[in-house]
Amino acid sequence: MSENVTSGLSRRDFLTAAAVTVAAGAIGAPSILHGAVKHQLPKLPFAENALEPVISAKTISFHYGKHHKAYIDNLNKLIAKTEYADMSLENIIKATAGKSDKAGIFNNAAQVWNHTFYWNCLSPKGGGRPTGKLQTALNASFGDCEKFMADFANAAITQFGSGWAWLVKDGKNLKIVKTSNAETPLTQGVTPLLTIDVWEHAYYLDYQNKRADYVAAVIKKLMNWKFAEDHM
Ligand code: MN3
Repeated sequence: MSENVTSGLSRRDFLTAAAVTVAAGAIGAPSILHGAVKHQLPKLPFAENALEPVISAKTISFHYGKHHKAYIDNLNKLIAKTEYADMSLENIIKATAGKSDKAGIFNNAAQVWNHTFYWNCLSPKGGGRPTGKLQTALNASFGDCEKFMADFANAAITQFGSGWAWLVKDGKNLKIVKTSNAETPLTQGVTPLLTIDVWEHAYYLDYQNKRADYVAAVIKKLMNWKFAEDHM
């Protein structure tokens, strides 16, 4: 089988995209132009209808075109003419995490990052079973891939209210973590490998209150195991 080149952005591409604003600031804009360098909505790694029937084009159009875009627009407004105006997205997240007076900036910046990451965790060619070194690592940390997939689904289903379920790399081990609202494992000293968005806006148009059905379908049919493996 040929190398899977349709699985969306590689880690390097993802990080490059995330660093674009920094590079632009470093090269072009003199520091007097605080706020002139804007964070931009990254291109989706698939067509809006490419995840059907698991996730509809309508859901993607709202989730990406309205929700994700709103986080970008809010972030740009909130950081204009502040100390965060020329920072990379990851540095803004780390600099504002846990600061109650910066919650608005943190929430929007983290949601921008979380959503860009989430899109890359989904692929129309995804699903099935993890392979290669990801499979080996999941076996080592969880016993086997079926146990991991069951635990990951359970974490996503049981996250109370809005939030995210994650597979992260913590040292040599892989772990499942849950985060609430905009919280992200980026601030926890671990490497995110996969995520599932369990805010209602991620599934309500297609699944209404049946979050478990959405989670099961995403893991079974869309999970971009290759993207996770590329991060390890
Ligand atoms: Mn979302």
